[in-house]
Amino acid sequence: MKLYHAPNTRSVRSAWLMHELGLDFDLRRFEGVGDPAMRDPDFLKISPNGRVPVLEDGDVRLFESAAIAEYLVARHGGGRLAPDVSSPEFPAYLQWLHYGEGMIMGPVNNYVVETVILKPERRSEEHVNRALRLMAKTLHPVDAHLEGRDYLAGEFTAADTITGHACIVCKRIGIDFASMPRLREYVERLESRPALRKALSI
Ligand SMILES: N[C@@H](CCC(=O)N[C@@H](CS)C(=O)NCC(=O)O)C(=O)O
Repeated sequence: MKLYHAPNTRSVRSAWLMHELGLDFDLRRFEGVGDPAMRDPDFLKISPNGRVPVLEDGDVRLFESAAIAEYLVARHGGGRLAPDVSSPEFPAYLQWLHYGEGMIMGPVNNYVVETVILKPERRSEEHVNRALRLMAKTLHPVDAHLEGRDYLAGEFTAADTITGHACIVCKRIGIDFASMPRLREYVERLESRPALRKALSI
């Protein structure tokens, strides 16, 4: 398998999950978002939006992080890191496998556009503050769900590599977790996992 990756991006999710599963993979590493190589016509044939992650596995090519997670556990998980469809945790697993990208990353994207991508003269403090407020709002349901739980769907699962990673990104942006103590502890729990540390170091 081959992962197209850039540090501090969503491809950390895929590397993290592969390390959790003990899977070997080759790496095509970009320097980071903004690396001109991500606009190279050859890469655009592989990733039509010029983004990471991309996973290649033989003839299979996927360029959406939650789909990659679902694929990895289904094809290479051997029953690990995803509850069986008959498990009471299965609906929660699906909910949180998709919530990170579907709800949390929207305002994160807006924040990044306003603070990194736009030229300073086009940035808007109002838009930044709105993105920060929305980010916090989308985190509260995660905090509420974590009542009495260490992870999002029973034991640690692929869902934690998606929504958990989105929560980690929000922490790094500086969202105040003071009113979300379960979320704060959850993120600390995730950050202590060796597979995540390994993924963050590549
Ligand atoms: N929904 C996609 C989003 C992928 C995405 O936006 N990746 C960002 C990094 S986190 C990227 O590659 N950006 C490069 C660019 O926009 O030039 C996923 O979850 O895989």
